[in-house]
Amino acid sequence: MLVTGKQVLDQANKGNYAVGAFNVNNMEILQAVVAAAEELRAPVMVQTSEGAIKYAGIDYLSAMVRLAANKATVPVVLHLDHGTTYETIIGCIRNGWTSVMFDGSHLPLEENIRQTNEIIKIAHACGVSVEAELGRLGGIEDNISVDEKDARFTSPDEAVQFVKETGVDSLAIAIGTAHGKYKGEPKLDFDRLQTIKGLLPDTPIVLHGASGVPEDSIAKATKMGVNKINIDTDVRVAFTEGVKSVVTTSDEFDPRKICGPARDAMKKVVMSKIQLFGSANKA
Ligand code: TD3
Ligand code: ZN
Repeated sequence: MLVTGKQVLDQANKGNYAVGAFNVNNMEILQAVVAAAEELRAPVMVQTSEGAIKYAGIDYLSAMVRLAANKATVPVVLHLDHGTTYETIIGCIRNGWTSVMFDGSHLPLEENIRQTNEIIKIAHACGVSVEAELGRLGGIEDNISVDEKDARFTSPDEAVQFVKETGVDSLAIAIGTAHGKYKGEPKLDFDRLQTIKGLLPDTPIVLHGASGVPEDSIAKATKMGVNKINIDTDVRVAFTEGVKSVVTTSDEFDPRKICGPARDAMKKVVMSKIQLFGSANKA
């Protein structure tokens, strides 16, 4: 069934686990994600980036995900990932998304608060949940100075002010992860996570850029109060490896025989993430 982000994330916060949020942009990825969640009886978030909407079309994604969610016997959220424009966010609300992220992380704090509040006013009036981001993700360099590190990572004081002045439903924080493939092994700032969660026990915390983060770090972050974990790259890699396993070893030209193994490979990856996040059997 289709539910809001707030419904699954408040549950996750109470139950001390994380819900997997997987990026989708075509039918096979969507089917892999929902089949994995069904098999493990897990709530799940299906998220679309602005790029995915451009690629597939807002009407196609809306129709496909809502069909999958309505057929599913587990809670499914249709979420906008990294919404940056008013137009995209309103478009998603009008097309049945049940959760939207407004990413104002590049803005000065006061402006991020102001613009997030504008989105929240509209989204909440429509029964749609809102995720915001504070601090900036990115490739963290080995030789970065502490000052620079602090400037990029989420400040606990600012997080408290942000939540107090917006009432946002969930908050994405920067504690050392980065989007895409990692060059070295990511090291998470668990002290920072613990401080932020201690100050904001009722706010579900979101971790972006979780592909490639060691399993023990993910498990630790989940125990410390991360309630939504974003995965894109690991599913993309599974898709591509699945396709390659057919096209590099045969003359196959039936799209079903090329995309089918890719779909199976993605489902396996999603299932292992759900198990790691502790959301299996929480539906
Ligand atoms: O917001 N996302 C997905 C879009 C990032 C482009 O890959 C994430 O936080 C997931 O990041 P990752 O590192 O798993 O791709
Ligand atoms: Zn992200």
